[in-house]
Amino acid sequence: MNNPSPELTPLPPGQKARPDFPRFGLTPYAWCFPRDEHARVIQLSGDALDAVAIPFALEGLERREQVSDFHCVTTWSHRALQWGGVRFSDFYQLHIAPRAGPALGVRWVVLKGQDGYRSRMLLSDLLAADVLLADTLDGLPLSLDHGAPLRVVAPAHYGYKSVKHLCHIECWQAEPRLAPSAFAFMNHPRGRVAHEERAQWLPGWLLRHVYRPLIKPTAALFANAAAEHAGTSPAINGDPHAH
Ligand SMILES: Nc1nc2c(c(=O)[nH]1)N[C@H]1C(S)=C(S)[C@@H](COP(=O)(O)O)O[C@H]1N2
Ligand SMILES: [Mo]
Repeated sequence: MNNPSPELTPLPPGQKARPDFPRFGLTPYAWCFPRDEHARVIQLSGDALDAVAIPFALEGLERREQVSDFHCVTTWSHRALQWGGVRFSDFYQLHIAPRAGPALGVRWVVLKGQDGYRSRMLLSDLLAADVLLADTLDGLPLSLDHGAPLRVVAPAHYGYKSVKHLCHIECWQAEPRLAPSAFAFMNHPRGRVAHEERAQWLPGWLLRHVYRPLIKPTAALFANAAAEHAGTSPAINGDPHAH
């Protein structure tokens, strides 16, 4: 708990607090769900290591509880979420570094979710102490809405880097060619919230105005798709994180 009273700190530039924590993302993924929400395996590949599937054994790693704010690029932020899991850096040192070898100089990591969503990050950004592989939220196992069975949590980066339903980690020395999940400009290579790196080529402040009107319809779309997937109506299936 290295962030004791986040409500008292100002939000990053262009962000507004949102009281609930909606299921959210790029619209095509609203209807994409993991094949197996209890999957216990992660694929590794890339130009820096041999392709292999490893069990995601968080068991051997020190568990962490962390309170952090979550910032979506579309300008909503949800404050003080309590995530539980392990540091990405601990997982990397135990399970990936021995396979890649430091001499190979991994620079980029592509993270993929079971729903087909993908994002890339610099390894150096992923090794920050506040980047988690989380399997609990507010003390409960991660829900399907928020990334079961395992997700990335990178609080210093926009939410689009925090890949849900994590199933595949690619390690690259060369900059990976990644088919963009959406328009290429939308995916900034680093996406740091403090620097308002919302997207490539366009200033972050400009995109605030472009993205803001999308929040309401996108949140509704994701909620409806989840309700349909669960076979319930959104009125009955309330967001447990609303408060
Ligand atoms: N697998 C997967 N991860 C994803 C997304 C997605 O659609 N699929 N959307 C991203 C975006 S844009 C945001 S803002 C957050 C939303 O996380 P939440 O649904 O838990 O609120 O997940 C990110 N990670
Ligand atoms: Mo987002």
